Amino acid sequence: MNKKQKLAIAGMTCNHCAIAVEKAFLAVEGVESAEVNLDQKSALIVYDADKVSAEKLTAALNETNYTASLQ
Ligand SMILES: [Cu+2]
Repeated sequence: MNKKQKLAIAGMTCNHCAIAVEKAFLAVEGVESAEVNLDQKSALIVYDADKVSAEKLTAALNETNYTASLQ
């Protein structure tokens, strides 16, 4: 079942950051789409709840230069 999760993203300063964050989320198995908003410093993730959890999404991003937290 697909779920939607909004995450707060810290560490983004420009469009390249937003793209890097988007790619990091899309690389996680079970992620269907990732919509990153640089101005709002947030990301809207649609994911398959059978494959991945919101906690795993934040953990995956926290391995990069950016930080995600549940909103
Ligand atoms: Cu940047």
